[in-house]
Amino acid sequence: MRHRALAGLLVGAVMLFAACSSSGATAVPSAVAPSPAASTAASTPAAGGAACSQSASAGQVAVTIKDFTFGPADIQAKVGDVITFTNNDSAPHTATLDDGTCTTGTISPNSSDGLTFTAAGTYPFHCKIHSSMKGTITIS
Ligand SMILES: [Cu+2]
Repeated sequence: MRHRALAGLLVGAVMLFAACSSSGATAVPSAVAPSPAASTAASTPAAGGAACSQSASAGQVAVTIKDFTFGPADIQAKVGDVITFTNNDSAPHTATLDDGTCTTGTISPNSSDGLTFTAAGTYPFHCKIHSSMKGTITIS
């Protein structure tokens, strides 16, 4: 019994060592690949569409929509910031990611809505109602 347990430990240790030492050089067989989900999540933030969500709470980054233009159109924010879009036009607008993963609600004149991101990246967006309204959100 005691020897069996020891042998099991040894095998486990060897397998761990093998997995560690080979992970950088060659492809590890999928059965022992260490948490592939973690690496894909880091390199492709938009995968699964969960990088962004709508948020109505008070934002750290303010964007004004006026004369059918996002101001600024080039938006810089950090992970976790709420980007609040305030509509100063007489027409309704949205801020919708080009990849369709998330959108504000329809923002009526003199109201606002926001987006918040969980991953760094560059996210082109537009207004769903007026396709000529475009911008880019850069999350660091
Ligand atoms: Cu619009």
